[in-house]
Amino acid sequence: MTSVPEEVPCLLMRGGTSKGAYFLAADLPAEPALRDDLLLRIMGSPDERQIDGLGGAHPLTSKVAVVSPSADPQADVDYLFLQVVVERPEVSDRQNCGNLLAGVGPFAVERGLVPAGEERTRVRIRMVNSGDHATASFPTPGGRVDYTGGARISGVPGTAAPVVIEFPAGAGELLPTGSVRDEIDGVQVTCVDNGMPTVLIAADLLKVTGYESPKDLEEDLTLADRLRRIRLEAGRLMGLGDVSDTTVPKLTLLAPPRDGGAVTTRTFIPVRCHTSIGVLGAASVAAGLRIDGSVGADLAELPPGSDRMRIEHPTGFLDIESSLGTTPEGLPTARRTAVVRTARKIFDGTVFPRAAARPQG
Ligand code: NQM
Repeated sequence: MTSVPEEVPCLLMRGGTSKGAYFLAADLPAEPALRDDLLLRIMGSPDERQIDGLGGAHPLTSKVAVVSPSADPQADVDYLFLQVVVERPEVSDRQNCGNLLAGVGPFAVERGLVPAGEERTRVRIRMVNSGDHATASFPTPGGRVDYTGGARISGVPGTAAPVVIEFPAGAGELLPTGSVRDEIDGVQVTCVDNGMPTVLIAADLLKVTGYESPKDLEEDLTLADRLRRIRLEAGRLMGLGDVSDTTVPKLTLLAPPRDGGAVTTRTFIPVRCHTSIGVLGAASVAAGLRIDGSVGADLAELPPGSDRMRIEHPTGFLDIESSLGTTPEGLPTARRTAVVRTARKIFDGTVFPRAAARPQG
């Protein structure tokens, strides 16, 4: 599309523990600057309440998925994730989102991009932000997406149909700094990227327990300042450049498990503290904990002989399967990662963007 539409078909969905607006790429302007301006007006940014748009005034509910048929023979659809910043007039494609990913397969079926199977449908997805691939499979009895079912994920009330997401072997580096540990601002960290650049830090080294609520952690201004400094330096070491205005890397504080899981986490995304944990964030934590000598490997309790681990977070836990291999150079690499999420179609209709600002004068 070359013009800017005044109304846009939109499906509002919960994907995992996030919520976002899903669009067909063909319904949005192809030019990124025009598209982003339109999305800001649709979501109601910049405004800390997003009162004039669809956004929910939190990074986890100010998200957009743009989906199109894929030209990649290994994928059915392309999924571009866009984070619409709540308080600033900014839309970022620099991170991926494994939670909204849970809604991409169902959306592709709803919009006729992928034919539904009689019982289940498997959709192969190219994640445009990272170039990585994922597959999602979910129930489609009688050729229609069934969102109801018995799967429960922490952070979402009730139960819904399971969406099984699998990530094949990662092509990239698990350790973007080239080291298992780095020292930043006097603290040992492990920088790991299994789909989401993440900095692992033992909570007690930052003078917190790692069991605090997100609200209490967000109110700790000394902690915020320390995390900001560590993140800026970690971003440079990870080859991400100046990350002062980007949403990656994320920071995950680790503490020993309390509820039978492998580890307790509190994740900063990167300023607000996640109320649970991102899917790819969890994939990165899980990979990091499996690397010998990493920050976290010493405090985690991994079930022996199993690919599965339970990552505890502020509203419960996320179960994730992952296994690592080694590259010919002997570096750790991700073999397979899999997770169960749920998704829900909330609203299908037409969204009317706030009017564009009139030129002054
Ligand atoms: O890590 C939040 C979320 C996410 C990202 C964030 C995500 C992921 O929970 O895959 O899903 O880290 O900004 O939606």
